[in-house]
Amino acid sequence: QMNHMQVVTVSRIVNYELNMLTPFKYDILVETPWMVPIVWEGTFNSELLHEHFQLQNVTIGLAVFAIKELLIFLKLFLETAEEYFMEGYRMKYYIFTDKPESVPLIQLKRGRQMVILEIQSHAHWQNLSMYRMERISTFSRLRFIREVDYLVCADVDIKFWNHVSVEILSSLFGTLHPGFIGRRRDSYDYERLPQSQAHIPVNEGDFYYTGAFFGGSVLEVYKLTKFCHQAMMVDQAHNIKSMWHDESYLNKYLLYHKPTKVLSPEYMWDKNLLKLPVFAKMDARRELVQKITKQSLK
Ligand code: 2GW
Ligand code: MN
Repeated sequence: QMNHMQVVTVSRIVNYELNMLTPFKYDILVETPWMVPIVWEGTFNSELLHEHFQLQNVTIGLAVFAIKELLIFLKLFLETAEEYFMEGYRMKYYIFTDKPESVPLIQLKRGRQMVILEIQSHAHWQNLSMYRMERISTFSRLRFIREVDYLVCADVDIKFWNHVSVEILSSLFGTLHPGFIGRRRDSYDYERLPQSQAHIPVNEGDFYYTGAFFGGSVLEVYKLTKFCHQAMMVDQAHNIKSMWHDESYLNKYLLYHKPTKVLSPEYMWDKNLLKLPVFAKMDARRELVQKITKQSLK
């Protein structure tokens, strides 16, 4: 289990340019107050990172839920992940679905596998996205821990635009939600009801993280998802609904268990929200979701 960056000897052919005096961007925060990197394009050297992670021979899992109507997003998700996600690494897709027979059969590149995990689409969940925490924690403990080093969890209604690779890997990482960049913590959409397990007081908070992309070592993802699931269960028993479902609990966890890497909003770009000239890697396809939902309601 690799929870730390280990010291790895890299070959001398990696002769990269070190642009310490002319940083790529000036107007971005590149380190959290607890001194872990905030990953933006241009702040890392891919060649050097590849050498490091290839020598460690890592295997990465990508867990995604495609239940009910949202199954329609799976094809584009998988196709773009094949093109851009962890290219050249051993990888396993873990697809949780209620319709295994409808999972699109796409050609996977070498070293990449697809595992289809059938689950029921329980109606009692306030929001199906919350069900992910329970399933991911259970499967992390029973299966993922033996099969992959890192586990990445993603929404299905996204597409990859650009390479997303080992620069994201760390014990625990979260992604900055594009809608809250540059805003004060008291304006974040944290859960404000004091009775909720997801509650964060107005004078606390670092960042607002998206529920659409997070991950880390399997052990850390297990701890996070287990916490979120248990907290949800407590709230559900008291009939408390959180502001943003699983995302509220994720934010609670990441505030008190600091991630070891933070991904910039380039990793979950949303062109409706974010107009900064950033290098978009992934796209939260809200517009498309709304369109499709409207169509299916007709
Ligand atoms: C069912 C009812 C209401 C909302 C979602 C679903 C649903 C979610 C579903 O019918 N089928 C399904 O597979 N999902 C999975 O949950 C799927 O992987 C989807 O991408 C994920 C999150 O739901 P989504 O994409 O509709 O939520 P968003 O795009 O509004 O996302 C943010 O807020 C969510 C909580 O409300 C989550 O935290 C999510 O991670 C956030 O990006
Ligand atoms: Mn989504």
